[in-house]
Amino acid sequence: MASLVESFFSSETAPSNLDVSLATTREFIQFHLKENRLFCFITSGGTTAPLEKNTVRFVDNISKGTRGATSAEHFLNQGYAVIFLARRMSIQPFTRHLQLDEILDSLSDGTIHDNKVDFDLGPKGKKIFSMIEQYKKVKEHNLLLKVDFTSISDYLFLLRGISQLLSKCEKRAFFYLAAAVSDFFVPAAELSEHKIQSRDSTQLTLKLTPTPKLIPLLSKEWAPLSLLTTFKLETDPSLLILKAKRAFTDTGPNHRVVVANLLHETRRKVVLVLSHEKQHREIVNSLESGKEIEELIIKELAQIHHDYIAESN
Ligand code: PAZ
Repeated sequence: MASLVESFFSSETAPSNLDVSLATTREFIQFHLKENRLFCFITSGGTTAPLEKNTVRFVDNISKGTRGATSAEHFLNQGYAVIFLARRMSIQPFTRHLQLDEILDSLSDGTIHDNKVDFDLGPKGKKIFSMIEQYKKVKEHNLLLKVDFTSISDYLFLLRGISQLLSKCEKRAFFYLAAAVSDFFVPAAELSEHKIQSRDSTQLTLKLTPTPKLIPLLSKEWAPLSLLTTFKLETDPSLLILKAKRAFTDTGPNHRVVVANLLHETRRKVVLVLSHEKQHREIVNSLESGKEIEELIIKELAQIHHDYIAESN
């Protein structure tokens, strides 16, 4: 397995933002280690599997980044310094509350005088202002670092680099890997250089290679003391828990939680499958609660992280 991973990294191309992103991440970690903070490393959104080197077409998945972006805000609320590795142009913490068409509507309903517009954001206004308050604090204390990726190989290079940097935070680092990662991709050596031409054939047959499994290596070698939470998305309810439990195969004792969810109820229900408990914990959010399900998930996970830190080594 390790050799498959090594050959992946030696044959694929590193993303152009790798060096800068790792340098910024190193500084961010050093800064918050001095402040004695806890760290949360969130991955969010879907990775693409390009079909061409000069990419016009790619295989994608359904992840929009809502889980990751929403969770980032809740981890920040719990006092964590957050490293947010997300798909470029996916849903982002804080800006997700601002619907540009709603703002434009409010602005156009406002009154203009002296180059200023008085406008009312309506019933959502109160929520937006408290979000802006939270954002101001996050900015002031430099609590959120954003790094972006597009393709599966960008993601894996950044995941490895950031994990290795976070390993020095040991138990203080919490990994929350919510990104939907392509299980298959076209290796760089097999990619067409330019846009695949439709006139060259009547059918396009894709040959995809399984993506090497990096979580065992991450768990055992790259960040062996950090607490690891991974996600499992399924569409068949009869497979969900089975596949979530299987995710613990080959990972170390720091891989404690799999958050399992079904495609059609990701916003309403998740199951926390725990490596050290026989019982699963279901988290169900009702529409009437007025809460986001991530608030409930992060409350449980932050407690699991505190218990993990408190355990003797
Ligand atoms: O990003 P999003 O909010 O649209 O979706 C979240 C999710 C379903 C991708 C996430 O909860 C998840 O299950 N991620 C892991 C997917 C996987 O099994 O690879």
